[in-house]
Amino acid sequence: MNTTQHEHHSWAEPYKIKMVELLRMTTREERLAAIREAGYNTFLTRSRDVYIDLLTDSGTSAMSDRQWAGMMRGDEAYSGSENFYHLESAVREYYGYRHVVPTHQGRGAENLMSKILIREGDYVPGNMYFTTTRLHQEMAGGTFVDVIVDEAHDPQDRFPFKGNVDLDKLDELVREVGADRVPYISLEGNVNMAGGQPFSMANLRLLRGYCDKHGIPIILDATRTVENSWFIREREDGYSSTPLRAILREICDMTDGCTMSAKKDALVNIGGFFACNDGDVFLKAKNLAVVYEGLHTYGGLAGRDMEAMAQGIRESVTEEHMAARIGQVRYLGRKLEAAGVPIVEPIGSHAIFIDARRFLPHIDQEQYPAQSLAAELFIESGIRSMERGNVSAGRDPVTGRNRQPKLELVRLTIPRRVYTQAHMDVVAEAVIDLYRRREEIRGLKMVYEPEYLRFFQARFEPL
Ligand code: P61
Repeated sequence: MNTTQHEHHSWAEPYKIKMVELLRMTTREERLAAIREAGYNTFLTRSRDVYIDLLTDSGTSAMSDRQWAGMMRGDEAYSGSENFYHLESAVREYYGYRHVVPTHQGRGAENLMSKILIREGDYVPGNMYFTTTRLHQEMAGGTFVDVIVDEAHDPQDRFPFKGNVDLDKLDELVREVGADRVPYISLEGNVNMAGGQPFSMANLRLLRGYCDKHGIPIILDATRTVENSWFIREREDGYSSTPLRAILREICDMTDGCTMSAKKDALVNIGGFFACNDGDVFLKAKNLAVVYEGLHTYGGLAGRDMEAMAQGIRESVTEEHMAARIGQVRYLGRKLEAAGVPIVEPIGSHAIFIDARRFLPHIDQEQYPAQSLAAELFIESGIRSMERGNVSAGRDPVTGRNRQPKLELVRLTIPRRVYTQAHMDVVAEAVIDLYRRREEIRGLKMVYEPEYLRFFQARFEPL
């Protein structure tokens, strides 16, 4: 696939910069004061105190001039906005589902889907949990069951499709509780919590066969499925010359519906959707949307947001965009690998995940090594990252204990089209410096723990 101008092996940004946002540098003292104020939680720091913001790739993309032009064409009618129809046709064209309900963001779609499909006492299998997805499943009366392959839980395993579903684990669940207690399987593209790891088309085909036999729908979390499509092309037999958009369609065509946070792949600052093929499910989603989101032709968004999303979807499946996206993440990852910094392998699509267990082996998991590493990186450099470990995983609702996941990670998440290669160099240097003085880093204790999605608002103190 020709994704560069002259068949070079290196990647370059397929755009030039028209407007810039100035960054603010701070002193170590200022950052120390800021992180104390934030209870050692990067989610609670202020953006103005951040130098390079790798907290998330969610809603942090730079929009294109075409997307901004689309914003000016917002049809802000309460119902039947023209922009809704543009969005609907983009979703139909690229994702292939018949019915679309816009939502304010991904979790809005998860709420609708969970309320429609899950009954009290159901079990929802999935290829690893995602925080908001699992919470909505639980709040609808379901229990999440992890059916991802074992390789996904080992940061050093280089299996190319760590997002695959383990069909034996799925079958074990179905035999145990009965297929009628399994309302759907929740299948995430490029599994976020595993390090941005893809499933293969072959695995999805087997899953489809299994689900057809047992009458279980597959609901895709499409948030980063264009990125998953890239890896299928790169790693799976038979796809090396298939266009990304065709791979994306093939994935969606094998599923029954999707939830989408358009703040990732689709290059917008806000927005999402629920999509499906079943007419009855669509009617229910449309109706519930008016309770939680807004009328089904705006779903909590402005017309202009839907226009930007329609255009963002088109740009997201272009070869040159994704080549630069993956290229930039790998560039950073390889620098860290070369310096011996322990990271999740293989390098995923949206972030580099530092393995805090191996980075800080002297800190017990109950003293939140990943949380303290994220805080320390901020103090060191003003780079903002995110904990993805014991804090994020939360407590088991039955035992009340910390779930203590196998993966104890710090995520350096790369926003789309925002930072340059020189920024990646600075990030690598900061992480490597910190790695050299890792023995000095101490653990944390949690001093405030909110009831839901605690990682967002929890507060800590150094031990
Ligand atoms: C992120 F720390 N992700 O990665 P919403 N599915 C998937 C997501 O990655 C996702 C949503 C659904 C975020 C934002 C975020 O624990 C956290 O549009 C695969 O954010 O509602 C969001 O989409 C939800 C960060 C969400 C978190 C939850 O940074």
